[in-house]
Amino acid sequence: MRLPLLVLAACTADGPGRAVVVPEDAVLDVQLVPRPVSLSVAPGAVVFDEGTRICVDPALVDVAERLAADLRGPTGLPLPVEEACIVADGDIWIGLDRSLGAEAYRLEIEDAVLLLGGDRDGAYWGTRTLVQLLPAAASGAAPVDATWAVPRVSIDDAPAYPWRGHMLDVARHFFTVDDVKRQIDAMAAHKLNRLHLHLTDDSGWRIEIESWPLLAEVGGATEVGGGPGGFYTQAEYAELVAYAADRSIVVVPEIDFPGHCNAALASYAELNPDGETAEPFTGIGVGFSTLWLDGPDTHRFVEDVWAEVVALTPGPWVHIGADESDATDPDDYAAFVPWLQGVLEDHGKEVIGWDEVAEAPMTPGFTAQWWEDEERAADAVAGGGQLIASPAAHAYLDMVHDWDADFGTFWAGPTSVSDGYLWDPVPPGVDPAAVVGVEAPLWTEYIETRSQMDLMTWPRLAGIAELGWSGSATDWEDYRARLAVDGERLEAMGIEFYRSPEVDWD
Ligand code: TNX
Repeated sequence: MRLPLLVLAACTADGPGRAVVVPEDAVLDVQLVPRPVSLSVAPGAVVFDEGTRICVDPALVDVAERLAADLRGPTGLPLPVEEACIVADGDIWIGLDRSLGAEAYRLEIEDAVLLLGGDRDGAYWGTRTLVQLLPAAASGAAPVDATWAVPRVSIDDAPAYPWRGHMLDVARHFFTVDDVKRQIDAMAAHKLNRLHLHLTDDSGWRIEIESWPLLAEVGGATEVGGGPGGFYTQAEYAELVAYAADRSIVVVPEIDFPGHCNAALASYAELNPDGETAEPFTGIGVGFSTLWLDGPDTHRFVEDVWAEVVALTPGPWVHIGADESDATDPDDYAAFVPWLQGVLEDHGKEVIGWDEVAEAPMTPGFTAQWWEDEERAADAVAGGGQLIASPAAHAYLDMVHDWDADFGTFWAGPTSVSDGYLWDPVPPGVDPAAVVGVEAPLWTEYIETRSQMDLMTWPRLAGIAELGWSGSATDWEDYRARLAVDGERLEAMGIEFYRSPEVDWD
């Protein structure tokens, strides 16, 4: 074992003996998603029981408490969290080793579990691996009678990309705080670390803005298909941000301007050149709405909205949308987008926009989200930008899985599980160093229910998570075998994933 001396000393100290119910020569199955950088498995196991404690570096108490809270439900074990206790056989130790680096961790399991994080996030990701090393029921909440054994492993792990994201469109159809939390839990299990919320679009405005209250009251009351819509109060939104942060996930808010803004135009007459509120929109067309950029109130409106959203955003990033602004005069677009970049940078934020922003004279330091056009992606990088890779044919979770699907869209699909996994995040001609990572958006024109959300998201999002963690996906056969076991964990989480015929699920 390669362990710091302090930890070695701790784990050899005397402690209460524990009954081992897994034979010393049994080699337990290990099927992790995402795949760790290095993994070795030895015979034997550590079995968690009534005596198991989580001993933790005082700086990581919240990580230990999170792990304990996650495992107490399924295991029924008390799993007390104790600061800096002497680790005995069968215990878990969670500590820090800054030399491992950002988001990295090391897990050494012999007679006890020793987890070291390079930072808080690394320690948290290590706990997610630990949960995956347990029987699949440990990933759920329901109490199960099982032997809670973790195999003796040695794992060194760190992500290839710092950005491993998922986008949820809550504007086309509204999803509740609980729906989003459920999505966050399943993301965290796969070490995804960015949740981009598409909060506004033609069909709905989903976040309360105190200085412009009709945005939520009126703009929030519509959705695609004519349903009731909905919005998050600022308190609810803050709750989501905190819930995600506890799970090492940063929420990235998107307010989509200057196109995709009919819900705002339908809320306030003064945002329209004819002085009348726009008709509410409950369809699925795009590219018809634009901010009135010559209007006397428009820029103040945009500044007010963003001031409130920024105040709700502890993370460094904000997303300005800026896609498909077909109804905006190109000169106005070219002036507005860099102006907004400046406003947000004055608030101390880093700006992300869809790949169309490459057509505007952005200031270096922005990030373009490559979804449609490789040339625009390359232009963004040439203009001093970075890239998040979300090419629609691979990363769009609203694409049908196959031609037999009865919901979803298909303009860039169908997208099978392997299509979603086997692709290169670096577009042609782009310096790989400019790519910060990957993100899979779930657009929801055709997605209304939790069950539909699950079936479109999973298991494809697991493939994006692995691609982002590993940096390249080369071994499909190896992945599909691990994914079959991940299916058991998704099932334990109560997620209705799509049973793709590409994977042997049983
Ligand atoms: C394109 S991706 C859009 C969205 C749609 C999506 C449907 C992007 C920046 N714009 O407005 O919801 O396609 O797949």
